[in-house]
Amino acid sequence: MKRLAIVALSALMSVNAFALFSETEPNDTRASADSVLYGNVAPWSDVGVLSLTASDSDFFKVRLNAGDWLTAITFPTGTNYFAPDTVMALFDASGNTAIVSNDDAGSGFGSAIRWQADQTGDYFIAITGYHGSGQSSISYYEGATHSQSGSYILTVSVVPVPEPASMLALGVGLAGLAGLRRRNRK
Ligand SMILES: [Ca+2]
Ligand SMILES: [Ca+2]
Repeated sequence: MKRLAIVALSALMSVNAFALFSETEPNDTRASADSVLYGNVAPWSDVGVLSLTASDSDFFKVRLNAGDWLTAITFPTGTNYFAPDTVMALFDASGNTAIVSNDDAGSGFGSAIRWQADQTGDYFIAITGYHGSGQSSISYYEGATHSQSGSYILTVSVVPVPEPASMLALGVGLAGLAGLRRRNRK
């Protein structure tokens, strides 16, 4: 039974959890994006307490493998999650149209995006203050003009799709456990 507990514990510990991440200004464009989340190995999740000032945008660079599920959510810390009113989008390294963008799917005026990577590469999470329409254009984030300011919490998680090989290993492991249980019963 102790061995089972160790197996379960090491499975838990293979999920990488990190201390609070922070931002380094300026990070207002893809070229100056914070790489504080870059290089994490999926599955991972992290959380940061960040801030927007007038006309500020925050970019974070992440590496995704094909099949990875990315989830990013902002929580404005102002009254009832209403300030700052964030808008968030995901860009690849060269496209000027967002892969996915969102204004208010989070709590209050917070934003939320969820997307499965169709190819391996570098991606950029862009966050800025609400200032009308055009939220899928890179110009909405790079060179933004807005009056939103205040602290917000950003959570990011990346979960890989299980590979056939690891599913096979899991199957073998489960079969082994079943065998062990049968033997113990005798
Ligand atoms: Ca910034
Ligand atoms: Ca919003």
